[in-house]
Amino acid sequence: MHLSELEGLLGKDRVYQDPDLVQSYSNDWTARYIGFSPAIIFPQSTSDVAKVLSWCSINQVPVVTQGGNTGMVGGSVPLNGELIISMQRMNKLSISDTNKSHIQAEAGTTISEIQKLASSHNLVYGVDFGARDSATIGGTIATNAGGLNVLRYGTTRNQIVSVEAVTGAGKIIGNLNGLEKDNTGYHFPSLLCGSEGTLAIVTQAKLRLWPKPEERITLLFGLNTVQEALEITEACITSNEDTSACELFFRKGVNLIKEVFNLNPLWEDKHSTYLLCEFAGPLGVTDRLSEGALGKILQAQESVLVATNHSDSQKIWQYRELHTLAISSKGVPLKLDVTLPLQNLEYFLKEIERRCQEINPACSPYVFGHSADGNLHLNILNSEPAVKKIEKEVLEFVVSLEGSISAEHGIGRAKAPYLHLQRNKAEIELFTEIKKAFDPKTILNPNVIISSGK
Ligand code: FAD
Ligand code: 2HG
Ligand code: ZN
Repeated sequence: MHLSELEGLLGKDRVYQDPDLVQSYSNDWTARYIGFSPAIIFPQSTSDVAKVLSWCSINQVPVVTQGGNTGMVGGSVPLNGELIISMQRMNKLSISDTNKSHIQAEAGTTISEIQKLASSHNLVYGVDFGARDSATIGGTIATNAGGLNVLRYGTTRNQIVSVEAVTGAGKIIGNLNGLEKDNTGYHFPSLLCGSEGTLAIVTQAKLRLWPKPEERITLLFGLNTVQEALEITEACITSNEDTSACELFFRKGVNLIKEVFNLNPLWEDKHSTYLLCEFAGPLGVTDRLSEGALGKILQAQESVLVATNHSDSQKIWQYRELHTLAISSKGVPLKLDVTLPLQNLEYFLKEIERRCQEINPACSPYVFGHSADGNLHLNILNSEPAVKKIEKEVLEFVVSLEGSISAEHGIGRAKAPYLHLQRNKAEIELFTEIKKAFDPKTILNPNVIISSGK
């Protein structure tokens, strides 16, 4: 590989071979995926990306694209010595000139930067989650990230108006016209969203913003059964249009968070199950809580914490958001991110620990997630040496319950061997043909989504 040619094309300040620097971008943050690479490239414009990819395509040099490297399925890690293309330096951001409810962002802009600019214009960006300070708009488009407010605003796909990208052959495609209506053939924003960097590198996007809620209230329920949590979740979904989040977690996770972050107990630990619900909307959110099916259920609840300002709300949210960090502080978990139809979620939760521990009695599953979307995160500590067996058991169980083996984190390299559980032969063949059309030399994120067994 003649990296000096790339330096010649882009300039020396965009191609780095320093081993320590390169290594610091070569692993994922959970430490499950450890990679290696000869160099890291920092493009600063769409034309830089086009130059890199056409050079890599001609020279058959594989690459992995990286945003904030917060992905959970090993998609941004150079496991086979690929070049790393980091989008971090492409981070220009502005409110659109043509539509004040759109934002234009380069791929490396972080979610929290987008949220800040939106907020200063009395608007909000619809996608939010714990990794907001590092995860980028390019990475979230590539994974179709979901997060905490999917019930209200949809996943990332629902936020995109226009996308610009560069294919594996180095061709610039898409546009930033920001037109809400543009039925001119195949819709690249939809196709690229969720393609996990296998078809093209996203360089810029125009994104939809939403009116900022005038009032917000966060409730934390201490409960004793999953059934109660699901009843409240369903009442939130069906009878209160202010509902913006319903998050489910359990005593085991809260105990770990308390220990790792030295937080106070909730109701002296007497509850097994917790449900965090957030409501946001035009003035009157609190009053509307007493209406309809949800109003009736709320009257009967004994253990409820209520937060009506940001700081109190943050105190409640930390019991949910700190799960990932608390678990990682104890080891490298097997992470599975699944969706279940709501009616099967209780059965899944009843069975899952037993099924995992039948394979490895020492393993320790933690479960938490976005109950409004039927999306559970299963983090299993001490699953070695039976990781693969446990993974297969859980994913097959999910499919038998008509769920999905990936809810919001994508397939990446982690789930590629299991894609056939969810997608039939004709679909996977079509995926391969689509990949070939965008990336004829197979240089973009090899083995992500579709595994060649390497
Ligand atoms: P990376 O991790 O760098 O990359 C992810 C994938 O996108 C890789 O395949 C990569 O090659 C590709 N990619 C990156 N940039 C581009 C680009 N410009 N063009 C094309 N492909 C690209 N995810 C959720 O969905 N919901 C959550 O609630 C959530 N919570 C999280 C909480 C924590 C604490 C952490 C650490 C992660 C969480 N995640 C969540 C996972 C992760 O943040 C998302 O998957 C996010 O979308 C990744 O963004 P990133 O910029 O870090 O991408
Ligand atoms: C969340 O919802 C994230 O907190 C992370 O999607 C899930 O750590 C995980 O497994
Ligand atoms: Zn999540």
